[in-house]
Amino acid sequence: MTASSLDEAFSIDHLLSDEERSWAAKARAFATERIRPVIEQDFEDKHFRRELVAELGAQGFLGMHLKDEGCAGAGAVSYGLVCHELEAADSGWRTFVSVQGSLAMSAISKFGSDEQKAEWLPPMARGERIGCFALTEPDGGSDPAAMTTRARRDGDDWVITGVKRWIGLAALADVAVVWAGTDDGVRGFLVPTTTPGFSATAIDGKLSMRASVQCDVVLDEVRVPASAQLPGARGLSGPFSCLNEARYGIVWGAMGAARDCLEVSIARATTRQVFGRPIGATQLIQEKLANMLVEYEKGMLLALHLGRLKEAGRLTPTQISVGKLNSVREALAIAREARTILGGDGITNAFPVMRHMANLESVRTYEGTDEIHTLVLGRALTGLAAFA
Ligand code: TGC
Repeated sequence: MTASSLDEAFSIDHLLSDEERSWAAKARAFATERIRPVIEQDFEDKHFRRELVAELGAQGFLGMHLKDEGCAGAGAVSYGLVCHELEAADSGWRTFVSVQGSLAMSAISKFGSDEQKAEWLPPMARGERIGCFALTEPDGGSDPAAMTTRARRDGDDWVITGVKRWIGLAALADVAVVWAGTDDGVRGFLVPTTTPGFSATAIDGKLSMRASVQCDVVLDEVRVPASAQLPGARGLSGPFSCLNEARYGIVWGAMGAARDCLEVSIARATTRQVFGRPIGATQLIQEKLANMLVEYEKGMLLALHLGRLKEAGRLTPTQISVGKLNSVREALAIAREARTILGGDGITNAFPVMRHMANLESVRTYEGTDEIHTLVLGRALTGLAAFA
């Protein structure tokens, strides 16, 4: 059974509109033609294929759910399906689309002035400019309220000082959405990365997301004009509302990685002969495949449900936490089970499974760890916060 027939036969294909199916088909074709042929080598070489950024823009995938000038204005389910297809190839490319569209562009769309939107959104949608989202700091990504990066007024300017870590694409970005504490609470700033005092260094030694770039960022007395402040963002609800967008994309994306693992497992199970018959003819392998399928289907239906809620304007952060926690947890479990079906070959890059598994460890941690989303749900159920 192929991935395509998995979605057609058991999953949600028939619940989608023609437009949604068309977005999914476009993303699947892009992933098949432009990412899959090179991804194992790029992962091995720690290579981010910069030239694909403009191609993603040409496909309309960057900021595709935004209604602003130059953006496709697609529905939440269409956007989710694109995340699903890209992450079926590699989490790094879905992450790129998330950082660009759901974090950087969505911050500008939600909170930017008309001038900021006009300057940045159309070229970012085309993939001519790259944005990054500088929220997390080295001393703990889970508690942005404890951020130490500060922005102080100096005449008409703001001067920003601090350090950020795990900032996707920062070393390649043209603009950073920087979140900093001020005397009036947390505020967001658009900082062109050529501004003196801004520096970004790619983090080396990663065994996950190797075809993607995450960075340390230093802001050393970075001076920007008052017009660099995002006028609509006040307090931590600003960055958190952008994280909601990115977490929503992960709900779909992680299931894409899971689908790829399930697909190669089925292919292997029906062709690999052991003890004189295909391993897929054994009850143990069939049980594994059946359990993987059940969790995949449940994850997809949850993603679709959340997408429809989002389109209706009714999706809550708590519901997003349910989806992010479930999708990544189950995708990792599916990847691990797939590895056992592939036997020893499963640890090699002849199959995508270890790459997905390694990538999903990052996805499990960023945009709110399993633990944070668990505690968000615990608070929703009890009314009691247990974060500390
Ligand atoms: P608290 O500090 O009390 O609340 C602050 C304000 O934020 C509001 N809020 C939200 N608003 C919208 N959506 C959400 N999901 C929100 N969560 C909180 C809250 O209502 C409050 O608003 P206001 O107006 O009253 O000031 O925070 P809390 O107690 O509500 O939340 C605690 C906790 C732990 C859930 C929160 O701190 C949290 O979500 N922590 C995890 C942060 C996280 O996900 N960090 C990873 C970011 S990933 C990254 O930076 C890298 S980007 C990817 C890349 O570059 O590759």
